[in-house]
Parts: sequence; structure tokens; C-alpha cells
Amino acid sequence: MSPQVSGGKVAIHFEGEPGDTRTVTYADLQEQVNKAANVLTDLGVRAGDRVAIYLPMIPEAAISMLACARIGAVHSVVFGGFSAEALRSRIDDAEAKLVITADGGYRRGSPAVLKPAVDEAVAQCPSVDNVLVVRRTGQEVAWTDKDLWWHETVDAASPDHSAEAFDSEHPLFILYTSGTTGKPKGILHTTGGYLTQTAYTHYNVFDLKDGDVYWCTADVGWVTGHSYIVYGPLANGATQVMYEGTPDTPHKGRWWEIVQKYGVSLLYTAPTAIRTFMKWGNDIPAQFDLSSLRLLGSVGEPINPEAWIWYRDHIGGGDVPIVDTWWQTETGAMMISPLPGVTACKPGSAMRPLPGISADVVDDMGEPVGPGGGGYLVLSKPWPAMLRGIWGDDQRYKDTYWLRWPQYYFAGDGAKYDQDGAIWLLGRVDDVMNVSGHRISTTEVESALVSHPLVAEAAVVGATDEMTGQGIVAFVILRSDMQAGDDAVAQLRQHVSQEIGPIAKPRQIMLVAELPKTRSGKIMRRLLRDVAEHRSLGDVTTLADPAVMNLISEGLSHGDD
Ligand code: 7RM
Repeated sequence: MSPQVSGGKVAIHFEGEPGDTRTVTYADLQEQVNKAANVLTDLGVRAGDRVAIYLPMIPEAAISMLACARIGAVHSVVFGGFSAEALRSRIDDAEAKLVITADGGYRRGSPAVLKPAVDEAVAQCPSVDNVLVVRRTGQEVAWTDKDLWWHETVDAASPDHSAEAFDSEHPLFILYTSGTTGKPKGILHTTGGYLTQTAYTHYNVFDLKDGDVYWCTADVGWVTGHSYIVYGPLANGATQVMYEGTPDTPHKGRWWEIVQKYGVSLLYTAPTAIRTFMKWGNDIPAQFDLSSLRLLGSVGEPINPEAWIWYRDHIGGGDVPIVDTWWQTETGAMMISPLPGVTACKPGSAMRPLPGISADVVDDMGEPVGPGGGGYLVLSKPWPAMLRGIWGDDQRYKDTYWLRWPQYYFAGDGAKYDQDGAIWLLGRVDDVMNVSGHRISTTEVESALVSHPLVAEAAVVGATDEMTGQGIVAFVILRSDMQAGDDAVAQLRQHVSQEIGPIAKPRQIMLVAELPKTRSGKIMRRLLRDVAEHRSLGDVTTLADPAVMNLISEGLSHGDD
């Protein structure tokens, strides 16, 4: 399947946000990976050891991941937008020995810092022996005796390195993702099956040809970046674009300028981005030559039919196939998706399981609902890139995925089977929100809120949001013994951003006197969602005190942020 790739073929066309570029061929990539592998070995990193990677979207992110794979070390990439505290808890959980980071990266037209967050985290992580720092922006950084510059070590290292062989079940990486409790789970993937399925799906779902220029706009900090920037495309010898920055820097046509400049033929992005471009207007993409595009992909959240059609018409010129790919951090690779030229598509449906994948839609009892029915999405047979567990927590692995029905993998998504057997994904059925294609748990945000001294109690729900899929809405009871200023809401939003990262900042925080609870003390999120989505309230008869809802609905009119 994988083509014979010559070393001169371009692996990565890197485009920095300020407009700087780098061309990395497969020969360059191998040399860089070899050098980095030698440095990791010199620093005492051995097969099975964990390495945390906290980098912007620069080639060194892929190089670091591959250097780990080459020596059998397990990488744990932490999204550069996460806070010092989020980084600390991930380094700590995996007991990482080495952290690879950068001074910073470019974001929205200016250099943003990364190193200070690493310093803050590493100060509390005794497992870390060294920090390897890429110089990307040239900003001044504080320095400790654990720190080493990438350009002084990797650039000077020997380019010769013999790849070690490992068992196909050797661990490849841990990637943290939000679950239904406050603590993110470290999803564990291994080597052989993962690489097989990412390469196979990247090749077939994108109908990859030798002359293609592929661009996946995800960040390597998410599973989409792992599987469809690093492992799948590079195993297939594809040429790809890697872009560091935001879509509206320095102008709202930046993506389409990149497509035109590199002749991108395959584009893979998220519905949130598509809806944002729809809002910015048709005339922006119309200013660029997008005729090189021949296939478009979507991932991360359900794509609404309007966005699907706009994507095809305004980006794809009206006649390109669109592949809506459903999968998860846990599945490692695409599971449900059309195959271009094979599957007739319906706008908004991910259609059918890929060859070799067994998915079903079942009811509460685990019975298949059949055509026309709705229920829970399950995977009924194992698959090559399947997660192998949750790092350090076997019990949580069993409870999360196998407790409800031992014969099925429970995906956590609601789904509908239509009369033709096409699958429509309906979003999460658990306490996981999906904000702009990013998984964030309600409990994680609640924990962040209650860790603030002003907060007595908090409940968080995901409310439908036209742009981001879901938006985070928090209901907060302040402590009566604390003096809250007028800026309490702003302070709390900032606090969540500091505890988790800007992506977890609530869209709205409502200060309320009470929360709706059942007689057994469970918060009724369904009612809070009704309030957050401005719906009339559903059944309130199971509430311990039905009058609470009047208080909350009133609070809505002045609690807005
Ligand atoms: C790849 C990724 C997984 C969750 C998943 C769904 C949602 C992802 C689609 C989708 C509808 C899609 N991994 N999701 N893709 N929903 N259609 N094509 O996103 O672990 O971060 O999230 O995302 O709810 O369970 S993830």
C-alpha cells in the first residue's frame, strides 16, 4: 500500500504564522528524527519511558514524536493551549522523564510564550530530569539547570541512528482526553495495529495519490494531529502542509491563500472552522484559486447539512466528495466514514462503518434498534487501532467502556440509523461537552470553578452554540461569607482559563442562589440545559424544591456575561 518514497519528496511544507516557511523532505525528516533520537538516548530516555511534548505547530512536534517512537519511548503530547496546571497533572500522571517544549510560538500576530508554563509545571514534577527547548520566537526565557536548547543538542548530534525493533503491542503514546470525571484519562495506544489503521484509512478515505498535497488543520495536541498529521500521512509518504497559526492572521483569507500557494488537494478540518468561514462570508474564499482541492474532510463534531453544503460549494467548487469521518481518541483512527467514489453521501451523515469495522446503534437494553431507530452508538468487534487501556487505571477503563454492555465498546455518542442504514451522529450522551471539536468534561470545569475561593457550588452544562457546536454555561453559587466584587464573573472565567486553558473558559456564568437537585441530591443538568438554551422547562416534578427553577430563570436575565 505505502508507495516507495524517495528522500527528496517533500514531507512537510511548513508555514509559520508570520509567513516564514520551511520545506522538510523525507530525507531531512529522517535525519532530524535520528538526531533527536540520539539526544533522547544521551539524556537517558529508554524504551518504555514517558516523554511529554508541549510544542506549537512546528515540524519539531512531529520530529519529537517520531524520535520517541524510534527508541520505543512513549510520548504524551499536551496541547500548547493548555495551562501550566493541566500540563503539570499530565506530566505527573505519566511520570514523564523529559519534557520537549519551545520558548513560544506565534499566535494571532504575536509571539506567545510556552516555557514559563513548563517551568511552573516542572517545578512540581520530580519525575522530570530534563527539558529540551526549541527556539522558535527568540523571546527571553528563564533557564534552569534541567534545560537544554534543541539547537545546541539536536543540531549537533550524529545523524546516524539504527531504529530499534519492538513488539507490535509496544506502547506508542498516551493522549489525555476528557471523560465524565474531573480527571482527564490517559488513553494508551500501541504500535502495530495503530499504524496499520491510521495508514489504511488515510490512504483510502482520502483516496491518496502520489501528487497530492494534503493539509489537516488540527493541532498535534489532539488525536487528529497524531493520526492524520504524523502517523497516517507520513507512513503513506504523503506531502503535507503544516500551518502554525490562526485562520484570521493577518487576514481572514489566510487558509485559502495557503491552499492556493501550495496547491492543496486534500483538506481535512472541523465543522466549527467551516461555520466560522460561512459567517465571514462567501467573498473571502472567492478571492483565491481553490481549484486544486479535489476532496474535503470533516472531523470532530457532527456537521450540520448547511455547513456541509457550503463547504462543498464555496470551498470545493460544488463537485468534490466530502468525507465526514467519525472516530475518537479511543478509536485511534477513523471508524465511520464514506469512501470517496464508493459511498453515496447524505449531507450531515458519516454514513457507514469502514471495511472491517462493526458499529451498531442500540437501545438501553443493548438491543440493536434497526433501520429508522435511534439510540447509542456501539462498536461490536475489536479494531486494530483500538485503545489498549487508560494509563494507570484499569478499573476506569472497564467502567467507562465496558460496564453498560460487556459485549460492546460504548462510544458515549447518541446516533440514529436511517431507513437506508446510514448513521447520523447526534453528539455525546454523557457529561462530555464538545466545544469547537474539543472534548471538555462538565465535571472538569466544575472542579476548576469550585477551586476558586469565591465559589460554594457549581454546575456546568454544554448548551447548543451556532458557531462552536456547544458552548460552556456555568451556574455558580457564591460563598455567602466572601465579599464578591462586580467582576466576580470575569474573575471566575479567568480562573477556569488558568486551571484548564482558554478553550474551557465558560461562554456564560450565571450567579444563582440555588441549583436544581433531585431529592437524592443529584443536580438536574437537563433543566439547566433548558435554561441555558432558553427553552421552556421540562418536567420539574422530581425536584426536591420546584421553586428553585423560578429563581434560576430569573437569574438568567441579569446573570449574563
Ligand atoms: C477525532 C476526535 C471524539 C468525539 C466523538 C463524537 C465527536 C468526532 C465526529 C463526531 C459527529 C463526526 N476525537 N465526533 N467526529 N461527531 N461526527 N464526524 O474528534 O476524542 O477528540 O472526540 O467527537 O462525539 O465521541 S475526540
